[in-house]
Amino acid sequence: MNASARHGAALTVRGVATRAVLVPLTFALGTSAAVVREVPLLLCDVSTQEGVTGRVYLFCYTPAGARAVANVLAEAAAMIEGQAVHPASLQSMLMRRYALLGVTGAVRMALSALDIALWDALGVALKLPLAELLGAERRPIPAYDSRGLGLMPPDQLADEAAALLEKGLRAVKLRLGYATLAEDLRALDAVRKAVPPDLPVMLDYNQALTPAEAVRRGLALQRENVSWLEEPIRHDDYRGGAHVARCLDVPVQLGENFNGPEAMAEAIAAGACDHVMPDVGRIGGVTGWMQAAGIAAAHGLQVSSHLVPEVSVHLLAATPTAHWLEYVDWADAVLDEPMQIVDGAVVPPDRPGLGLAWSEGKLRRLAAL
Ligand code: SMN
Ligand code: MG
Repeated sequence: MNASARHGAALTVRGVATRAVLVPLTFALGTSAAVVREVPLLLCDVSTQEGVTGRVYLFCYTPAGARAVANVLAEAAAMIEGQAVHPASLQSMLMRRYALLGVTGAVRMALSALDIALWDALGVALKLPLAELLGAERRPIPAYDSRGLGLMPPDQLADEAAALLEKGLRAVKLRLGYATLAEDLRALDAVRKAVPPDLPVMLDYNQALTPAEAVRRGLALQRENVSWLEEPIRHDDYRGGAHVARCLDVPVQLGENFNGPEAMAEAIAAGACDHVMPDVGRIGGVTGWMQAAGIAAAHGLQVSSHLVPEVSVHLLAATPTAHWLEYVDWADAVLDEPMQIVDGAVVPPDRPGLGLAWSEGKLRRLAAL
């Protein structure tokens, strides 16, 4: 093999450029923790000396979150400038470099974004969709509609559920965590009556309950044919989570707050959940996701994703125990080619890498942060 063939994908890190934009949501999202009406998305372009660019966007929760992630990202990219694009090796090195500050929160998100963008660059250089680069076939992943269905009066919930169905997905997620169980049940009933019978409905409490209250509400809700109970209590209370999971038949879902594959392994060891749904921006990017997917598969747990569906769909295709893709349309406001839904599912696009391209025309219409 000659040198150029051996080094067909050889890339060298040059730098990172980021920009943050505020995207207004089509369906505002009232969770028990915060009402989300507009979402700060951080667009990251990682350039290489060879001219290939790796791209990703992250949802940063708040404007300050976007600034913090962008700051760390710039610093981390400078640390690896001139180094070969080997995302897993670079992530190990950067995790050591950030061990004193702590690889959590904005740091974890920045390192995850960098990892994803570097994997994207490899896919672009090798002309392979990320799913295929990871050794997987581009297969359809069933998706549930996670737009809207926040905390709101029952008649509005019914209208919104009906509106969501027009998108063509065949499952929805409802946010709960009203003051009383009776209100939670009324909200679920309103959605149930507005959608076809047996359409899967996931429930998300966003950590609102105590373990005792989670058991009390869960016992009532599980009689109503629900697919899972997500984050019923504080996400890192694994002992409490294990109690809740033991008492209920409905699967307990956890994952959007797993800080790296280690956190997921701990939650599973504690018996705190029945399903997992890591966020690619917190689990450690593509590198962290694939480790987490291996851990989940070894335990026979089904894996869904949290937000960032354009990235997650590639990863779920490469996840042995893939379950549901969480669908939101937030990035449609920045992308040239928004994600396509076919038969209630999403297939990873047949474009190199993640297949993300920013629409400069759309971006001009958004508020920059
Ligand atoms: C969620 C939380 C915060 C922002 C958006 C969405 C939610 C989910 O917990 O699982 O989608
Ligand atoms: Mg959630």
